[in-house]
Amino acid sequence: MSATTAKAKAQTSQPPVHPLDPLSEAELARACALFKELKNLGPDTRFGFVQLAEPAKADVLAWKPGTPVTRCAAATLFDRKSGAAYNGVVDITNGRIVTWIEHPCSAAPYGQPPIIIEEFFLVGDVVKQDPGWRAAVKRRGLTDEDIARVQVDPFSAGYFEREVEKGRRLVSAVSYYREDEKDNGYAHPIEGVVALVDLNEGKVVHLVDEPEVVPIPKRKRNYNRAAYPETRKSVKPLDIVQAEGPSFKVDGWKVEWENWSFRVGFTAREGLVLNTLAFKDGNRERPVIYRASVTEMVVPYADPTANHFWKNAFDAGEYGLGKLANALELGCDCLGQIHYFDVAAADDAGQPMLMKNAICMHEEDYGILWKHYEFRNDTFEVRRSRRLVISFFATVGNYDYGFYWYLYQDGTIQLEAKLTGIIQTAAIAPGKPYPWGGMVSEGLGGPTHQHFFNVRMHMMVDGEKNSVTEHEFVPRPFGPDNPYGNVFDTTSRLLKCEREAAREADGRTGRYWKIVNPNVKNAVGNAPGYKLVITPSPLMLAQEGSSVHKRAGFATRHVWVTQFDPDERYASGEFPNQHAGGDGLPKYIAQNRNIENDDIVLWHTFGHTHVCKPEDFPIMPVEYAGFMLKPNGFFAENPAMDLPPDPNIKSKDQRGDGSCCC
Ligand SMILES: [Cu+2]
Repeated sequence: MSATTAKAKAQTSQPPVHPLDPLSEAELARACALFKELKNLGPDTRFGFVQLAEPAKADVLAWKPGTPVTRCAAATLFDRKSGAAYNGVVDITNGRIVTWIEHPCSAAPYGQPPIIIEEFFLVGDVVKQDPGWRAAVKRRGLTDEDIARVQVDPFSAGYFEREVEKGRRLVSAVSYYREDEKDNGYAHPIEGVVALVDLNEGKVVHLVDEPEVVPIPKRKRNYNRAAYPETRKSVKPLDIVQAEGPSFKVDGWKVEWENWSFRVGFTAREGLVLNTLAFKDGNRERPVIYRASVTEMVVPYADPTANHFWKNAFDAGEYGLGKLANALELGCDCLGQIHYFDVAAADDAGQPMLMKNAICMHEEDYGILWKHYEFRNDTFEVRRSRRLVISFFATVGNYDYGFYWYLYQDGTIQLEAKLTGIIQTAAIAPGKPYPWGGMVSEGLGGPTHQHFFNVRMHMMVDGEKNSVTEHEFVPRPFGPDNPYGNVFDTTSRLLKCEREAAREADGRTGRYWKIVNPNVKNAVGNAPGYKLVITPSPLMLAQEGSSVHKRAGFATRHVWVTQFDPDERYASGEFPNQHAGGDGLPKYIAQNRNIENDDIVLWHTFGHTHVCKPEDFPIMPVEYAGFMLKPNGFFAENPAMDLPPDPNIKSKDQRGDGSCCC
């Protein structure tokens, strides 16, 4: 353990000092105990999400260091026997229930608390005991002995208006044969068999057993070290040395780095949260974002057959990205001086646990930030760029997702999702084509699918009242004001209310958006702002009216802007699991509230449309998706002009040999 890491652990185990500090183990234990005691909850109570109930922004911004903080916890919990589900807030400091709302799971539009870890394990036992399922897999050539090694994946069931679904807490189970416990089951999918499991009753309530038997692909496709005993010899060590330590300062959950400051947060549902992100510009501490997090993601599959058409996991709302965060104890993907944050969490029963090294932070060299060689007078200046990386990884079943926030010295903010892990697979009969995706191996296909992420950013550019403008590049026709035909215009349109701010990207016109503060003037007399730079990737390709289109409405637009409402926290709504649809962003913007010069939230949907190929197997190389926020009239000049020449780069004069230097 490095000195930096040791310091981090000491700091994060201290009592909370700031209203936005994540709940400690002791606070989580007390919160769950208070819920049980004050609401008389029985032994069948299970906790889906337990996290800090954040104080109002006004209270947080007015808070002075040392002032006592009233700490509250929000929980989504349910009873495994009765099926009753609740959203509650408890005041830990004063020992009282603040809110307690029963969620009507049995009434349209339904919705269930997230699937919990305990249920992951329960499903395998339930399915393997079901006589119908056993007969179905035996028909596909498996013996009783083989069944013991079968891997059963509980997959969120979605919602398809079937009677059997209504009011039940369900998962759909698909299965994979494994030759031994370490075998990669995704290489051997059992096609045409899907068990719908009632989690509270602990039984299979519906079984699909397709008449056509597709042989289980047999070729082993493992990825562990034993599978690749011969490794290449060409890779030499690459050491990152920071002899004087990193350039960031950490105080509990607060981080300062290169004019940036923010507070690290973490919730069971979203994972990493960046709070009160600000940039120190001269003597001014200038806020940019009050709170930023990924509140939802969804992966709809485009294969209409029995094992796949219903697959569209909402990994944040149906499982919890924070709950499934990797402990990076075993070594993570970062090089250099790493600072880890441990995060406290509540398990399914409401017992506290510590997720060690859940968040990773380090600095990276990022090539050239700015440079010029003036040949007329031999002035040569170059500055290297450095970025601060704050990240975590969540493994949700077959896929692994990294969420990397980057802060740059020039004021740029970036979020990059890293998609890796194992694709969903389909068994394909020998000699048959696979029309719904790409073949990745012998008898093995990968269904085409989309990955959508939605990031929620409560904006605060230079103050609490912001506006959003939309811009496009438009060619200007020949005319008296364009005699040479070279002129093109940049349009500007203010988005005044929520419905007109549900927008799609357009690569042809380079459409972009700015989040500005109309109450402040920048160095050239305009409103200071940040530009949202996005990729015009495909939005939801499933048909309007389809189940996933209704349930993941947030994936039908790239950009959404809402007036801040503390109850509108998630792009997919409060209870996306088995929800019939219509909740989340489409519902929020139906109110059509004012977003001009107001307290606003910017939501951005980004993603990757994935046609599977052999290179995706057995483990997919990282695919990237994300966006940037770039200062646009926020600073009076390039804010990185005062960077020192990097000590690693000698100027031409210093080198004294007339050679070039980078
Ligand atoms: Cu994919």
